[in-house]
Amino acid sequence: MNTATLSPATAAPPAGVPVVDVDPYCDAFLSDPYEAHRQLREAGPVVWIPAYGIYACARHESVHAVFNDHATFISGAGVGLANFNQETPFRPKSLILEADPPSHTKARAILARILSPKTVMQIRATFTAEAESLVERLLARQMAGETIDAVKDLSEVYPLKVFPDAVGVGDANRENLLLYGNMIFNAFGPRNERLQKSAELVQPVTAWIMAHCQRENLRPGGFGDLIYQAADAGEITHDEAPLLVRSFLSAGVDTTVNGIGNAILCMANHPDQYAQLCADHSLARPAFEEALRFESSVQTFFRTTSKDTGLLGVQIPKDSKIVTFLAAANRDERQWPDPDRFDIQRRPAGHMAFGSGIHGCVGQVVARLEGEVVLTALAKRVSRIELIGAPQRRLNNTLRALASMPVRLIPV
Ligand code: OVV
Repeated sequence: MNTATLSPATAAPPAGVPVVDVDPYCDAFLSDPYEAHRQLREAGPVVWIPAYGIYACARHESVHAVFNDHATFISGAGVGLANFNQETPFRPKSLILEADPPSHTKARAILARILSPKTVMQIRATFTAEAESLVERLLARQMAGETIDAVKDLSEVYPLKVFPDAVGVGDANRENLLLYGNMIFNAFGPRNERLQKSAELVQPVTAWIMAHCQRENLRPGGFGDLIYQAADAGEITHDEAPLLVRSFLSAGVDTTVNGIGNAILCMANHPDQYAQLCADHSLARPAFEEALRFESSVQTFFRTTSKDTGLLGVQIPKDSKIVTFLAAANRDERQWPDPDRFDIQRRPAGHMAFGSGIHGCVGQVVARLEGEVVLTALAKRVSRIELIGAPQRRLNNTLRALASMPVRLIPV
């Protein structure tokens, strides 16, 4: 047998590590991951998934431990299944996501400054007005007899308006960002049919994405241009600037689209919780946070060990891939009382939906703003969100994504 084609499935399980024989990338797992997540947590703090020859963490304690030891559990060898020490990345590595200190520190500082609480103060009024006007338009369309899809007409539309506006991307062909995000997040998983299909769809879009990383296509003063200003100031080279803009276009849309989509679905499925939000709009932020815990947009990220190490009693050799199940940590009964209950009164501080540690989501203040203002705009004008058809998931190797959610919005 040619060892180059030896599948990881044949890798012998390491001694003393509990084996959990699941395929986290098959349709059944991705359609409803929560029972398998429980199985992974129950087996131990660190387990072995033979189908891919990888270690896995699904408990809150172990996911947190991995994220908070960035020197042992590195990102530079990729945060998906592929080990960049052994294979070439399919695209030039992200300067922030797939990097370790000290280079990560430099990129992070620039993005953190651009996506700061001060920025949120500046964009809040616009983001709020856009959410309110979108909800108003949806109610008018519904009045005119149209059926509203809370995914196609709301959770995809809103981030595609406000975020590229803020980055400084022009209006035309923004749906390309959804195709690109879908492919990027599939690419953190195995090279399965799901990835192949999304890669074929994205082929004509890649040139558009790369063009919109260039300064001449970015509005002066937008987030994208601010990256180039950091290059002007000598913080990064001008060669690095487009790659850092690419991170906005990769990570900034599909994540919030699905964060908002999942939150609306939670509200539709839990009318008692939505009623509480309608009675007290200050619950919008905690409600969005609880939705992130309950249905985490990003389900998994990987790390790679930089040395032989021990993790909660399990020995892991150098250059091993470890998958962390953020979504499983967020429903760990060791961490959360009654974790499978969606409860907007919960204050789920410490959830893993944005990760944790030096790689914790750098855009989280903007993501939270989007979630908050959309939920507030709904609560102001809509007293009930009724599902009028079964919501459809869009299976993705990494994202908990939605394809469609037909709804009736009952006006206040
Ligand atoms: C968090 C995230 C997801 C996808 C892509 C990137 C970051 C990036 O930096 O390109």
